[in-house]
Amino acid sequence: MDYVNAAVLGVVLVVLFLLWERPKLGHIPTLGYSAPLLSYFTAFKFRSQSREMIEEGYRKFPNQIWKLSTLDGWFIVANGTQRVEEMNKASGKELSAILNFQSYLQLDYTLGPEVTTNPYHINVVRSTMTRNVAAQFDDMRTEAISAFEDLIPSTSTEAHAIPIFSSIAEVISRINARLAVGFPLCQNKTFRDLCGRSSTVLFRGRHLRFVPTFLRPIATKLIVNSSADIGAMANHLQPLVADRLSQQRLHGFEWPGKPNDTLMWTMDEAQKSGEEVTAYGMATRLYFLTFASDGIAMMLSCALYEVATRPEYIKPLRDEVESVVGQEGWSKDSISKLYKMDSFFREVHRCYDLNILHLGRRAVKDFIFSDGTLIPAGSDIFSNAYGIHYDEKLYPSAHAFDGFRYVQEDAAKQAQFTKPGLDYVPFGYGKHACPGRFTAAYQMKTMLAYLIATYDIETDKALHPMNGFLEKAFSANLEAKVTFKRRR
Ligand code: HEM
Ligand SMILES: *[C@@H]1O[C@H](CO)[C@@H](O)[C@H](O)[C@H]1NC(C)=O
Ligand SMILES: *[C@@H]1O[C@H](CO)[C@@H](O)[C@H](O)[C@H]1NC(C)=O
Ligand SMILES: *[C@@H]1O[C@H](CO)[C@@H](O)[C@H](O)[C@H]1NC(C)=O
Ligand SMILES: CC(=O)N[C@H]1CO[C@H](CO)[C@@H](O)[C@@H]1O
Repeated sequence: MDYVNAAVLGVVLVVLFLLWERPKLGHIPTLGYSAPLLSYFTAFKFRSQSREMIEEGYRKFPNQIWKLSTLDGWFIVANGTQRVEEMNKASGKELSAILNFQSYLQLDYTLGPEVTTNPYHINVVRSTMTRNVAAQFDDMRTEAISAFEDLIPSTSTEAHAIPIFSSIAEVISRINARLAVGFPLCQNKTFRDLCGRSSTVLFRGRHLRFVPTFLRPIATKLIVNSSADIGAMANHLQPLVADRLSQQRLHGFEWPGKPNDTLMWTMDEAQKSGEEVTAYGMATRLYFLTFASDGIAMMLSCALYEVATRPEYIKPLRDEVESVVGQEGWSKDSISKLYKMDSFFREVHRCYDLNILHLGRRAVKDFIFSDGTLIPAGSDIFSNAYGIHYDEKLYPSAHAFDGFRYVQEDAAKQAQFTKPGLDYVPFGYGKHACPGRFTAAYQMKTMLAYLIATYDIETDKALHPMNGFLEKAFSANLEAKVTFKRRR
């Protein structure tokens, strides 16, 4: 008996079963095949040609809702800006953002069901973390600089080529560790690495959907192994959590010298939500809160690629940094005044969005769009972000990168990089729009400002840091390098 073949056959049967078009979706037009066996081919094509397919769907089904077979099951795609508004207006009891995300990455298994049933970590980001961007600014900037100095030795005026995506990802993991727990724990290399691994690890959770439900707990250990990382992180956090809880028992919720870091805010939010604070529980949330690291690293890598390959941008961006920071120094406020850079990042996010589909929602009950299309309970629906961002009617010369596209004479009128719109959804839109986008934007802008002020930057034009898309999500090109040479 050939166990490998039997296993492959088993997987194929499960996939076929998952892709079997339930009659309830029959009324929605399909891109590609919809018959049981054939839809499998469409799903495979989507792995490598997702961008082309999503764009084709946008052209083929104007203003319509259509569907596509993928290895993650059927994706229903809503074209156009008006659908974005309708999806945002629906309540969480109709279309759920977190249930869509849960099922995509199988978070119930990789992080545990509490993350979805009691998502208090969202409040940590939305309220405390965002309010503290100014308070944490110096720590963030100092950590970023010392991380870059370790990567690009500071004594030398030689040119240094470094792999761009992994280097920035490392810088971000150090920022995350510093802001999560402060000194001395943030200096521990093992802990830092744990703060940078969750994107990679949690993404493996996608494969779990091919495993029968009763085998998923064991498959999670074998395929994802997130509990090993979270357990290791919990061991690091244990003494801090115990110490902070005992301070709280002595002094109540506020005490002199209470730390201002992500761990503390997470402990506070957990208690407000009625959850008992454990080191493992805190590690789970901190691990989840660093999920965006690879996304930030990718966007900053794309920005550096544009700066390095289009010399016309470097002078205006540098002049802006030198003039604003020259007058005001480095702070949250001065970074807010880098309007050209803000436009530049907005364009990076439009052109190199991390996902080609956004506003993922799971229909909790049957949902009916204004055109009468019924989305049956249990199905997953997305907005066609790629179609919107490359729509010539919304963005003239949409396929060209135009870094100063949004710059206005009157800066107050400029569309900010972090401001979602019906025509700009890299951070989602409306009530579930990414609450971490302000934190992420200050980090990215501060790092780019520092890098262009300090170094001359070059790269091989043929090696773009974004490799394209694997299904709906970006994939990084680990070969891409950027050369930094200290300016005189
Ligand atoms: C380049 C950086 C980032 C991008 C492009 C990004 C993008 C997104 C997108 C597209 C969503 C879904 C919005 C929707 O469904 O409408 C989202 C949600 C979310 N993001 Fe981000 N994000 C980034 C950074 C961050 C950071 C740094 C954090 C945390 C520190 C964070 C925390 C969250 C959370 C908690 C949610 C769920 C919000 C909810 O469901 O209400 N993100 N993000
Ligand atoms: C934490 O930051 C907030 C403002 O962002 C500030 O009001 C508070 O005093 C800070 N706490 C400590 C202990 O530094
Ligand atoms: C970092 O933490 C690990 C435990 O994961 C420990 O073994 C190691 O000694 C620590 N390193 C330093 C430099 O403290
Ligand atoms: C999970 O990770 C831990 C720590 O890295 C390792 O010791 C263990 O062997 C891993 N388990 C599997 C099944 O890969
Ligand atoms: C290709 C196409 O017709 N796309 C349409 C999608 O929907 C928006 C309106 O919401 C139209 O403006 C687009 O033309």
